[in-house]
Amino acid sequence: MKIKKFVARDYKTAIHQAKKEMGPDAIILHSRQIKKRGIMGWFSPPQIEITVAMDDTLQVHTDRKRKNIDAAWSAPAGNANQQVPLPRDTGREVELVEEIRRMNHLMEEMKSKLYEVESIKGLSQSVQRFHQMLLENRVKPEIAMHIAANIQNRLPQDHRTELKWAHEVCVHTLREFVKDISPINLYRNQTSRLVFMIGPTGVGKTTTIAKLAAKMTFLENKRVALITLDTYRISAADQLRTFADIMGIPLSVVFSDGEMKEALDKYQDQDIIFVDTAGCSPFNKEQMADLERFVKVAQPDDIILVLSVTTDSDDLINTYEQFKSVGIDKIIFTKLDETTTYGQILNVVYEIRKPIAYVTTGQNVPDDIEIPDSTRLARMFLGEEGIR
Ligand SMILES: Nc1nc2c(ncn2[C@@H]2O[C@H](COP(=O)(O)OP(=O)(O)OP(=O)(O)O)[C@@H](O)[C@H]2O)c(=O)[nH]1
Ligand SMILES: [Mg+2]
Repeated sequence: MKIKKFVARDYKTAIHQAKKEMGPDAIILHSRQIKKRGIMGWFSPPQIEITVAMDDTLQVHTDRKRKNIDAAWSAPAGNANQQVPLPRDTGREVELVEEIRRMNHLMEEMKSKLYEVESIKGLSQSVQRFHQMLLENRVKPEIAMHIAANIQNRLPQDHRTELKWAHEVCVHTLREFVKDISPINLYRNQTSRLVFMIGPTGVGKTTTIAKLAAKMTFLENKRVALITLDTYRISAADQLRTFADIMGIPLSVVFSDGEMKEALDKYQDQDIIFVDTAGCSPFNKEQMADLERFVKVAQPDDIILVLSVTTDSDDLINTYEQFKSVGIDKIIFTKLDETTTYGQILNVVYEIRKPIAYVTTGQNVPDDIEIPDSTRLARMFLGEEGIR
């Protein structure tokens, strides 16, 4: 196989040169825009470089294939960095290009693995052990490595091999990442603190509101009111109404901006108003627009994103990214009782840097909710503690 680069002032000329020299069966592996080297490059326009391959053993193409190849050759320059779309059925050439791409990807992966192995080798045995524990508890490799390096640097020189020291420094380091714990604060003399609970479907928004409303009503003697915007499904409002009836607290079902204002007026003497929202796919533009509009009208004091730890870390971070335009103040992690590893919590907080308001640990209203303790969370990330 022959591979050659051609440089010209534009894509068409480069193709022309390549075609002339390599023949019409050659294929474009890559194209990019380049600048001339040295001082001259500053003053001359960018040029196009294409990398072309020609397989000497290539069979003669049928007419149909030739047509496809000609189409590929005459592809518009567009963004010169873009790979030229190759015709679908050029058989071996396509396989070859795919193979090169796969090998590139493999090499990148190997490079990063090698880097990881080298970095781990630099850690003392005791730190390596905690690094491994973090990985086993689903802390992302790059975060686990960052934390391990942090521990290594913090360990006093003469205690590097001692497990007890490493453990202490490890818990201390992990604790720092989750030290921002911020439950709902009802300030003295403040009335109608408005809290929106938002998040994807089925994560536990309504149940969590029921737990908090019950605790505040019966344990803290607060006046609580509920508003639900979940009018997409018939049964949704009923779920909250049942809780509200049992607790004897008022509930308004709100369909419009006007009704929202009325409800807020009605509850202005309550200590706290929880707003339950419909489980919303962040990809559903209409639902997101509704949510953003209600937030704008109501101007809540807290917008809490509810996330279930049964979801994969990357999806949780993705969910946060999709919801963040609404404005998120805090996170509640739910369903801790449904998993045995808690690294997801660290991964999310590490990435998005928002305080944790509560964690929930079961379906029981109102018992299964707590304000987390950062030392306990740190131990959970190491698999040393569960939720009970
Ligand atoms: N195991 C467990 N289940 C929970 C927890 N919190 C809520 N659930 C359950 O999760 C299910 C969904 O809870 P909901 O409160 O209806 O969730 P939601 O976010 O309001 O759901 P949508 O309104 O449909 O978006 C119910 O069966 C709850 O009992 C928890 O901490 N642990
Ligand atoms: Mg709900």
